[in-house]
Amino acid sequence: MASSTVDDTGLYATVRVQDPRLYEMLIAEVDRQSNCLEMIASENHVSRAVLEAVGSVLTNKYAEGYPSKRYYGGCTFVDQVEDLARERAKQLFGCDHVNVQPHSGSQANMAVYMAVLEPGDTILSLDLAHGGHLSHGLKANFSGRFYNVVHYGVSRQTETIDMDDIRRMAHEHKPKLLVTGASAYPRTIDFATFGQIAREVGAYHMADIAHIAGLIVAGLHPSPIPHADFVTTTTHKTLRGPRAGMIMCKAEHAKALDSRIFPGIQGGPLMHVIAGKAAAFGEALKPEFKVYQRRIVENAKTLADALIALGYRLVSGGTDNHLMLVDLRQVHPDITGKDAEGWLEQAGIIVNKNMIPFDERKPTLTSGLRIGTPAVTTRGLGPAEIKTVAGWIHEVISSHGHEQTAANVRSQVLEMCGRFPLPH
Ligand code: DSN
Repeated sequence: MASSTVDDTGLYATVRVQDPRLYEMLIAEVDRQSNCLEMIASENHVSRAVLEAVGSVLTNKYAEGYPSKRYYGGCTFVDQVEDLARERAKQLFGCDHVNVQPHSGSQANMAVYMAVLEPGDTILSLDLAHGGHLSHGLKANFSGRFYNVVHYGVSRQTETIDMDDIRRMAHEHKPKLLVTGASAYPRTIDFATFGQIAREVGAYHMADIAHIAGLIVAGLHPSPIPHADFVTTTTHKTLRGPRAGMIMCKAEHAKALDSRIFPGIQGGPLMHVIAGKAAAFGEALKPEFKVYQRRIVENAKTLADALIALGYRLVSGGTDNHLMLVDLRQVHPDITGKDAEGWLEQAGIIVNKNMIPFDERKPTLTSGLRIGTPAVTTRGLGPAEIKTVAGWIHEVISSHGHEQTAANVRSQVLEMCGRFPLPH
């Protein structure tokens, strides 16, 4: 992969002088992001405003507590920043209460668990192998170690979530918390029915919307806000903010939730990252953000249709959102997700291997690829370019990692990246 060691725009100029070794690494990553097509469904390219906020002097400030109730002096301006982020988040999602301090999505989820559960209580959630998330109860994760986790999966026939099955499991296992949301699920999630089922069995309902938060803001996916006690999200995927988390909840849970984030599991909030959230939420409130989200979905559908036309089988037959799961076995029974991920990287197309439901291969190999369109849509690719990219994906995978094929595609990817520069 091409990599420059010097940047002539003055980017990171101080690091360049003071720490040339680190500078080379930073510039190589700038170069990689600029010259590759980023199709990992959970990644995006933030605006320069978000980058500046995250790189601001707010990183110097301790602010344990909440606005106007801090344990440190000198918090006047960080209080304003946190209030701004909270105000904008409430406006975006229409929630009663928001906590913008979680450092990550996992910590957002942990705080909710600690707000309503005792160790050993039962959680009902989507299996990671069927599109769930580590923090929804994987055995090796804190969530699987501290709680009694029962997983639902997708139906073998439709590869979608079967609400009758969820209802049956909820009545059988009587969870204290029903967790909804996913990190690799290409279809619309029926939060209203999940909320109804939670009420039937007296469970709390937590919706983790990390992947689809931007789509929800734009009205392209139903919002869980009216149907869930807690809604957690990361802020860096379709929402296109800094790498971090956030929790929204009904007013009655606000006090318990805030005290679980601080002092429960975190100390000082990352005020520079909260400033980045405020900047990103300001951008998401603008009409252009809805247009951007529509383009993400349009690009995902275009990519899904193009891959299907090339013979690929997509889990559940397609996508309703920003991502798809490609089952490689149909066209290439001998090729693993790991092979395909590596070969595509050589060609400058970045995706991740992913289990498909009922996968017989292990998670380090997999039979699938997860592909998403949020980042390439940010740089401006539209349906015409996406169809070309589908052809390149097929060409590279079908060549079984043939070096010259990857190099040919790589040069075309470079040319396309040149025509669609990053926003910073
Ligand atoms: N690891 C993230 C993803 O790629 O979906 C979820 O946290």
